[in-house]
Amino acid sequence: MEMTLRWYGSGYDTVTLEQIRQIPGVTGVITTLYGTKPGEVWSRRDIHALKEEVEAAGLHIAGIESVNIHDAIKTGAPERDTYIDNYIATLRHLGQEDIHLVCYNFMPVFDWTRTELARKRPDGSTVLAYSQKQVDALDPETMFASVDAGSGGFVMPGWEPDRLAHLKDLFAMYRQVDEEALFANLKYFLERILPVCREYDISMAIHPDDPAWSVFGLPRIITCKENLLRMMEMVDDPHNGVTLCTGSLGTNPDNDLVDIIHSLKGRIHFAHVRNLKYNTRDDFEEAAHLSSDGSFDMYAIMKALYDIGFTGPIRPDHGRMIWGEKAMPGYGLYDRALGAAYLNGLWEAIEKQGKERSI
Ligand code: DNO
Repeated sequence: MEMTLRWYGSGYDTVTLEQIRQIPGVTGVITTLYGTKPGEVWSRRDIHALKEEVEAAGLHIAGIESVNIHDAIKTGAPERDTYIDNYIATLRHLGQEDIHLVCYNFMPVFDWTRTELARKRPDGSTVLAYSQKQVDALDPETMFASVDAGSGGFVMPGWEPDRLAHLKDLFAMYRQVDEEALFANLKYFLERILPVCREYDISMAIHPDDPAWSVFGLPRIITCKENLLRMMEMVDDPHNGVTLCTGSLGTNPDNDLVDIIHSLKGRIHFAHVRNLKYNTRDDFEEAAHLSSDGSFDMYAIMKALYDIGFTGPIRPDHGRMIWGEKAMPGYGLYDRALGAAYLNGLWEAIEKQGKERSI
C-alpha cells in the first residue's frame, strides 16, 4: 500500500504540499481540479500543470478524487451521451498524463451528508456528525443552507453552491429514478467508459454512499456488500472497482467491514480508512483514527487489507479539527497527519508479523 493525503490544490486547500511532504511515510497525494464542474472536460494542460506542481514538491499524484459525474448521467437523461463523451475525454487526458486511478461516486444530488460540521467532543476537538432525526426534520434546501453556512467559507466536496442552487430542478430530475434505474444508469456509464479505462489502464474506484442509506427519499445503491458485488459483476472487469471507505460503509453497523474487504479482493483500488463513533443507530460522529476513540477495530481493517494483498493508495480520511486549526471541515492537516502516522504504524506491525510468520 502507499500512504497518501487528499489535497484540493493551491488556492483551495489550507494545507500545502510542503506540509504533506513532511508527514512521515506519505509519498503521494490524491487530488483533483477542484475548480472544474461535473461534466466539463479536463484539459491535458491543466492536468499536466497540476502534476508538475505536485512533483516539484517531491510527491506524486497517486490518484484523482474525484472526477464527478454529471446528473444527466446518473438520471439517464437524453443528453447523457454528451457528458459521457466528455468524461471519456477527461479519462484519456489523465491516462496520457500517466494517472491511473479515478475515484467517483454515483450518489444522487448530494454527495456525503452530515448534519453538523463542528460537533464538540469531550476533548474539545470538533468533528462532523450525522443525526437521522435532524435530517428527518429538515428539507433539502435548509440542509444545504446549513452545510454552506457552517463550512467556514470552504466549498465542501460535492456540495457545489452553483449546482445546488437548483435543488428543486435536481430533485425533479431524479423523480423517476429508483434504485433499479440508478443501477442501470451506472451500468450504461461503466460500459461506455471501460474501453478507454482498459486502453490507459485506469482503475475506476466507486465511492460508497455516505451515509449508506437513502437520504431525502433519493435512491442510494452503493451501500452494502450485496450491492457492491452486484455492481462489480454487472460490468465484470478489474478496472471497475471500489474505493473502500470505512467511514461511509461503516455508517451502517450491519456492514461487516472486514468481511466486505475480503469479498472485494482484487477490486479495491483505493482505501479511505477512518473511524467513527456510533452514539445510537441514528446518530454517529466522526472520531480520531485510533480504534479506542471510535467504534471500529482499525487493526482488523488494516489487517484485512494486508491479507487480501492490497497494493493501492490509502488515505486517512476526515480528521477532527484540533489545535486551533482553521480548515475545511474534515480536511485539516493535524488530525489527518496523526491518522496517517497511526495507520502506517499499524501497517508496519502487521507486515512485520506477517513476515515473521512466513519464516
Ligand atoms: C468526503 C469524500 C467524498 C468523496 C466523493 C467521491 O469527504 O469522501 O466527497 O470524495 O464521494 O466522489
